[in-house]
Parts: sequence; structure tokens; C-alpha cells
Amino acid sequence: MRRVWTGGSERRDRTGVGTRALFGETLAFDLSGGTIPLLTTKRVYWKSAVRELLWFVAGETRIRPLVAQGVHIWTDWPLERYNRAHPEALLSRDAFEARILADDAFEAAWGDLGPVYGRQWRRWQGADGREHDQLAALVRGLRDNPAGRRHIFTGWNVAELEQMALPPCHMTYQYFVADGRLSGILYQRSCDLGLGFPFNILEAALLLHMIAQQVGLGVGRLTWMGADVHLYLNHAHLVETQLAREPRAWPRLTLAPAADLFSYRFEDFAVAGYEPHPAIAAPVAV
Ligand code: THF
Repeated sequence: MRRVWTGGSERRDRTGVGTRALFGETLAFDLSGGTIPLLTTKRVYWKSAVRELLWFVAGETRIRPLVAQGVHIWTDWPLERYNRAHPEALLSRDAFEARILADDAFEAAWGDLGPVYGRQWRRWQGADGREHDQLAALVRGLRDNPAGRRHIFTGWNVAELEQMALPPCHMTYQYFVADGRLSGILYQRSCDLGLGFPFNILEAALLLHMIAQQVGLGVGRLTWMGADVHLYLNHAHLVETQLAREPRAWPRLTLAPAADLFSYRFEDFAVAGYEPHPAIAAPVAV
């Protein structure tokens, strides 16, 4: 954060808010002791992150199941689409979410994000119409051929990018087995360090723990590779507050076993030793 804030190039981004950005940054975490990279310099709503991850893994692309669980982090994109189409009767976020929950026809028209993460991870459609379950194939591949160099899944489906509310940011994941441990790399093309990153890195770690458990391995290292790594200019308060705080010890995850990768429930995730500094509110750029 400090490097991006002090040394990043100032740029006008798609959202018009403006950022400071560096290109090509790496972080690595040794998760072998059961720790998780859950930021302590502000409170991160890890329960929302678990719910978002389970939503991806379930293959979902509609916001209703998230909203029904009190997770609001995907509402702003469909809301903006709706409000652009209805300038005469703008809806607040609360009103929009209430209609998504209560009105099936409204939900069918406005509640889908298009073929985003969940669709691509679980039901990538090939040219012949066949659907590919990348996550199921990943688990099979890790079991059958641990030394493989193709343990990859990706959301970057070029042919469908234009139908997505937003092309994938955390776009490609790869895994590696050595010495009884599973390591992972996440390649993230675009990273909102202030808001999205704490969710993205935590979810990559939780997913690594889940996959390792499914294939009977320990957890090794998580490497994160960020391409356009940025801080929004309207996040100055968040950045300066976090930089002034002393980081605390990483918390630990206990993950109850599940029958397969698709059977984890929210209650299976327990986080211990999380004693963060207070939360910091900041606006999301849409
Ligand atoms: N767009 C932008 N500009 N930033 C992102 O981080 C981002 N995402 C997803 C898609 N587009 C993005 C959406 N993920 C929050 C967290 C994750 C998001 C979007 C928003 C957020 O507002 N977090 C607040 C509140 C959390 C809560 O309400 O539970 C926070 O303080 O953490 C990155 O994948």
C-alpha cells in the first residue's frame, strides 16, 4: 500500500475516480501453519468473503443469494445498470435489494451479473456447447497427477467478456504439489488494494485450504501476482489510517471437512485469533 500510494503513477481509470497504480507486484504467504492472510490493519468482514467464495464455487452469478445473506458487495453493478435504464425513477441500493428479494420478475430482469466467475469456474461453455467444470477437473487432476503443470482454472473467457457485468479481476489460479503440500498462485489483472484486495487474498487462501483438504494435502505457500495494482484517489483516508497502524498476528483457520469441494457450508469455516484494528468505511468505484 505504501509503495503504491507514494510511488504509483496517477491515472484516469474506467470509473473516472482516478487511481495511483504500480504494475507487476508480488506477495507471498506461508500458510503451512494454518494461518490465513486476513488483514489486521482494518477489520475485514471475513464472513462476507466466505459467503462470496461459496457463491463462486456454487457456480452462481445472480446477486439474490448474496443479498439474501446480507452481502452487498455485488449490488452496485446491477443497480447502476438499472438506474441508467430508469433515470426517471432512480432506486436506492436498499430499495433495489428489497425488490431483488421480493419480486421474481424484477430479479430475472436485473439480478444477473452475466457469465462471471461462478459460471466460468463451473460451467465454461465450449465451442461445441459442452460445459466444463474447471473446479471439478482441478480436484481430479491434483489427485490423479500431482506433479502436473496444468492445475489451472481461469475466469477469462474471451468470447464472453462483453456479456459480463465486469470481466474477472482475480482471473487465473494455478496449483503445485510438493512435499505433501499444496501451493497456489493467483494472477490478478486489476487490484483495488483498498476494498477488493482484502477479500481477494483471503478467498484465494480459503480456496487453497479447501482444495488441499479435498486432495489430502497440507497447505503450502500462496503467491499473489498483481498486474495493475491500484489505490483509488478517494481512499486517502483509508490508506493513511491503515499505514499508521501496527499490523497484528495473522489469524488461523479451522476448516471442517466436507464430502467434496462443493459441499462446504458457511458453518464449516472458523477463524480464531482475529483481533483487527477497527473497520474503515470507503466508497467503491463502480
Ligand atoms: N470494483 C472495485 N472498484 N473494487 C473492487 O474491489 C471490486 N471487486 C468486486 C468487483 N468489482 C470491484 C466486488 N468486490 C467491497 C468489497 C468487495 C467488493 C466490492 C466492494 C466493499 O465495499 N467492502 C467494504 C464493505 C464490506 C461489506 O459491506 O461487507 C469493506 O469495508 O470491506 C473486487 O473483487
